[in-house]
Amino acid sequence: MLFDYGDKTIQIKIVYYGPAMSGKTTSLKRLFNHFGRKDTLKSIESTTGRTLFFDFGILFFQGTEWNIKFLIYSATGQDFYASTRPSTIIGVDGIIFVVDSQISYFSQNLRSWNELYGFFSHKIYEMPVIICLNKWDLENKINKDDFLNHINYHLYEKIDIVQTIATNGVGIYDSFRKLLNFIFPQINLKTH
Ligand SMILES: Nc1nc2c(ncn2[C@@H]2O[C@H](COP(=O)(O)OP(=O)(O)O)[C@@H](O)[C@H]2O)c(=O)[nH]1
Ligand SMILES: [Mg+2]
Repeated sequence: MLFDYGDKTIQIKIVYYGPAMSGKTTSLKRLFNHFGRKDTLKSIESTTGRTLFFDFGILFFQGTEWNIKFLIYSATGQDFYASTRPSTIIGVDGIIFVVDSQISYFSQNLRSWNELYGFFSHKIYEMPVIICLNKWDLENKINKDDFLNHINYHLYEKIDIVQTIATNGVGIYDSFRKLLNFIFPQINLKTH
């Protein structure tokens, strides 16, 4: 979080993290669409040679005294590590972890979560985190409690869980709002 006293702007960095194909880009598109800013979201090809992308966009809200600027990224483990560490990690104010809820992806989700834990170590317990159980529309889903036990959910101080269907927008704004409430308990974005 950065405070620019000249511009009276607070800058907040948020990362959508999770395994490949879990729905991060779809979630971001929905979020930016919600705020009428779909055109400002950019997908960027990584330079690692693999066909990986990360997305980046800015959401700006004007307040009466202070403005808020959200820098929002999405990344899988590979490109988060390769292209944005350590600066992104140091400045991150909150994480939305996008789970692929299909039972067959249980271990991919866990691996991705453990990677994230590896970047922060025990510091992550103080980090605001929202878990999006995405693809909740599909059959054969993971057992929520089983997943939460595997990630030591109870150790996290600012964590919540939302069931999402990114393809039709279910839970997308709600998960973002929940994250903001952890970052800024007093915030009130005058949208919906
Ligand atoms: N059924 C279903 N499919 C989804 C959902 N969210 C994303 N997808 C699909 O999953 C695939 C990967 O999504 P994408 O957003 O590209 O994943 P990313 O790699 O995490 O950015 C795409 O085909 C999406 O249409 C969802 O909630 N339900
Ligand atoms: Mg993507």
